[in-house]
Amino acid sequence: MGAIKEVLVPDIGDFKEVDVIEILVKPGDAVVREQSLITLESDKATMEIPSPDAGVVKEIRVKVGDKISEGVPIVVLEAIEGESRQPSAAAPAPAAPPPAAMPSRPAAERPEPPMEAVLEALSQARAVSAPVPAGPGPENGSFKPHASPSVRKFARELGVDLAKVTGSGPKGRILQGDVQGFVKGMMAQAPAREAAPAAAGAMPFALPDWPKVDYAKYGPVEARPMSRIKRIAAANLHRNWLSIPHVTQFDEADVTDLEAFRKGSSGESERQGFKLTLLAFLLKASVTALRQHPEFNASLDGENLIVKKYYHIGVAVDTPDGLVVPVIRDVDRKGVFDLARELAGVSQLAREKKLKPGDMQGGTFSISSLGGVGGTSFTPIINAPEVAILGVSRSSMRPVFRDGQFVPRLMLPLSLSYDHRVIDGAAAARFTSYLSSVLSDIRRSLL
Ligand code: CAO
Repeated sequence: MGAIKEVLVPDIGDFKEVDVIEILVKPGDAVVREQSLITLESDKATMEIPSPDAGVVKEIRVKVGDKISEGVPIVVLEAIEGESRQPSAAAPAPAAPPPAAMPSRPAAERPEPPMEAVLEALSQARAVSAPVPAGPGPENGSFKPHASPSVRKFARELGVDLAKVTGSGPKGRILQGDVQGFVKGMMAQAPAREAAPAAAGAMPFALPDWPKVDYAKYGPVEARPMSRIKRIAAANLHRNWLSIPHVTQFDEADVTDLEAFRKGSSGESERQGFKLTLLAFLLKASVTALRQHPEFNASLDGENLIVKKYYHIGVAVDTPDGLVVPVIRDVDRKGVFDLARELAGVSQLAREKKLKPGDMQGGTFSISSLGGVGGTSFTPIINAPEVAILGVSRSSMRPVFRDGQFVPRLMLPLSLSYDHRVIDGAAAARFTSYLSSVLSDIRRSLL
């Protein structure tokens, strides 16, 4: 049996009371010298604490959320006989990033590089010990994407520029999964790149750098961290916007009769404690249109279009923390009252942050209704891997010329964004036109 020893937090510069954000080992794990044990995060940097020796972890002395400083015990280690107690001398930093290639083994299986984590931690510690202005722009030379040393190493191995990766971890920290997602996204675009004419060169993402501005130079500013929901939504919206050729078809529906029917029926729903809003009818009418136009209820899978025979519709819900899209399942098998009740329920769950990941999966089409807020039209972003999304704006009473005279009608604006790889413009115009006719005579979808 080897010597039992406590591994303490080493000298981490001027940092005190730093948060433990990850425990990277568990009791029973065999660790090699310099393997990272835990990740610490200060306001502006993350650093991994490496093991000074090879050994077997007997006990973990800290937990996520603890605030620790130099000298605090982290783990109890049983040393493996014959291994050196001293870390090796600083290994030279890699001269140049390795070529972009997928690793042959998952990152978790790869041994940590000697001293690299320490060097990285120290360089980050030095970076944060200098005063950092409010706007952390690269302009002042202080910007560094927020990621742990092992994630940086992983990104370097893949040739990924972390500045281009959106982090989904706490405080925007870039996680290994974010780097993997970025690489997957790039690989998915590879066929498109190959298909592009040679003259297009670095298409589609040879974009100029984002403007680097020190906003504080022009007036007072305040840095507000984006909520986790917003950061995740932002990454997905950005991917969808860049990778799907969107076109938006505008139309309008005469919902005068539908509104009269809804108002006439809403007493019953109110007695049951929920509102019978237009959205429940829109769900129903959309399914009628999707049945008629199945390519809108589909997903692209390589060269195949997967047409779904079920109707699970995502509904964009505005919450204080950002946009979420819970999915209402089997809309074709539910009545408007059931749908209205379910909508009220999921909207509330969304706003209370109680939705589970599964509640937001499996959608085949989405509706984004801004009707309760305002506006005349907008261009919603497709919720990939779906191929279309219906945007709905606020209905208004307008003079409509009919049978030789102007008559007041309640008109509902529709904005259908679709994936032009799958859907042609004429098909989209037919879809909204059909949807409009269904909404004008709602009995068609209720039957
Ligand atoms: N035209 C006119 N009035 C409308 C309307 C429309 N198209 N849609 C809803 N309204 C009315 C409702 O009847 C209700 O009126 P009362 O208060 O008089 O009863 C009011 O507007 C508020 O409705 P609501 O928003 O509470 O209910 P809803 O069923 O229409 O929508 C929900 C529910 C969850 C979709 C909505 O609350 C929401 O979050 N919308 C925002 C979605 C969003 O942010 N989309 C943008 C995403 S970017 O693509």
